[in-house]
Amino acid sequence: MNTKRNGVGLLFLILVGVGCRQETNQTHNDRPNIIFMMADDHAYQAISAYQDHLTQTPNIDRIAKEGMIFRNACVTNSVCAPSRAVVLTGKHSHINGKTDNIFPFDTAQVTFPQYLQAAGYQTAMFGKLHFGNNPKGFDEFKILPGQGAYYNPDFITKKEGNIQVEGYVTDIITDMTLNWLENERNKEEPFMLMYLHKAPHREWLPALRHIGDYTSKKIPEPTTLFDDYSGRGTAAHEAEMNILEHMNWAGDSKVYPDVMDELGIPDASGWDQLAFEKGIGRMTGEQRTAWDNVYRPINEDFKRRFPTMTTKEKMQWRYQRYMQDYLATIAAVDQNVGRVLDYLDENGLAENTLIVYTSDQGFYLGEHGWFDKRFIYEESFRTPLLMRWPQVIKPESSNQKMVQNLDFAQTLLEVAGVTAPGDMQGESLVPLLEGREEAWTRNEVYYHFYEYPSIHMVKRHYGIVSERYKLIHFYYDIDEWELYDRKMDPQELNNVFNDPAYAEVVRALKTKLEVLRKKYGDSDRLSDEYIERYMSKIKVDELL
Ligand code: SGN
Ligand code: CA
Repeated sequence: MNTKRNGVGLLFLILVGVGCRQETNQTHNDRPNIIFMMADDHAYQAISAYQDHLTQTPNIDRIAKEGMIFRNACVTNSVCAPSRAVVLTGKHSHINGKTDNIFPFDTAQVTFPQYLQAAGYQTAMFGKLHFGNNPKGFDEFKILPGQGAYYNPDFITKKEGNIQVEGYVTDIITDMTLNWLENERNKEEPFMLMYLHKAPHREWLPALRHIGDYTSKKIPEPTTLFDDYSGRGTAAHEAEMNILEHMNWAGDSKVYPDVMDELGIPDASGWDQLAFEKGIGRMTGEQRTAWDNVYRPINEDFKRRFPTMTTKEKMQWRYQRYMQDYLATIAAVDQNVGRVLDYLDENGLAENTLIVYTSDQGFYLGEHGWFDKRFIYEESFRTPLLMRWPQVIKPESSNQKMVQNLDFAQTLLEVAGVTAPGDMQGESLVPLLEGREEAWTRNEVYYHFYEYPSIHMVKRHYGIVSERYKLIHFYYDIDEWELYDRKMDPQELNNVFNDPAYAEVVRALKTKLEVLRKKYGDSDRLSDEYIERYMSKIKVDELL
């Protein structure tokens, strides 16, 4: 089946490639360049163009100031590799097959870079892909194996095999990107570049130049830090995403294993030690000394305070530690985005290059006491999205439409003048970029999360989201529905599914949800098949 699909895909690819050149009738130089920037787990709450009380991101904000900010962008399945598969294929997870982080991507699926390459675009990818295999359709790639490492990371490369590079991952990915732009591409041809940061993914190891500044900051707490989930269902109660309960002390909060020992903090199944070694353990002697100079005193202070700390104070301490490191990793992302923007300015590329800045999903920054993502709930469902394309987008534009990561493939193909294949499931955002909002007709989006049981234990669920409402069905080992009124209850504290005042809304949304599931080809039968595949291969103990 794969071979057949592959064959058809390639034939189509060739036709599209040829078609494109005839259709657009443009010279190569006219065709815009595309830089797709993605950071891993970058919450919109931590981009000052969205809200600025947590941190400042002046360079990322430039993309919004000189282009468009999307205030209602969201994902279809809030977890890393599935989100990337949606971006590359323009298809929902149940169609592209990459439903979770665990099974490798099916490379028989045709991705949009393959179409661009066939249409004469130069293509390159640097950074995190997380597919379990190499990307297709790229003239050049240097990708991190799996999650990758912050310090002295390894890379899988197209031309040099496996390499290790000394330094800090965010800087290195940018060095590779700038080197390709400056020295490796053919400057006469248009390009599509994927610039994919590992940061700010867990376990949040900042660059040495940022640790001093951020570890002394006091970050405001979200109002729902101590949420007891009383207005929500079983899934919120059972998720393992609580900052106090489920973060590990060593890897996440940077409490040294010897300090844990001294304080009698148990290391659940050696996980803390492991997380510590995986991150901090990779540093060179010099890096480690600079690190210890900042984090040892924090540990000493913690050692003094810990015995008298209340549970609430421990939560507050861990929240500060989490945010300080998370935001510090973003400081390096922002600086490096600035380096790329400067390069475009200095080389006359800014005008004719579309820049997309986004994340593979949103993230909890202490809202509801949580870190991580996965849920269709607000902070993980929404994702940042900023685009700049001076030739087309009016500066300082703001867009409220419910756009999705599902829409990128068709958007980027249209930008390049390539006809998107008919089986892609998104909508091109080009009319929105041109300011033609009336051309946008999709008002509800579909969401489906699968990876359960797994780390963080977020139950399987699917749902429909409109600007006003969110209807969710949690299934598999439960059968629970939730409804949130996004206008009356933006923090989603009260499930009103059983409130008689919403009976009509529930009825109408359930119908629309069924229509969407049909339109996108999802069904209970498919879910059952995935569950069987997942449970037969997964050893749950190994995932935790
Ligand atoms: C790791 C993290 C999890 C995270 C997944 C998926 N634990 O397992 O917290 O949810 O990755 O993240 S860690 O201790 O190993 O960092 S994703 O972005 O790749 O989907
Ligand atoms: Ca991610």
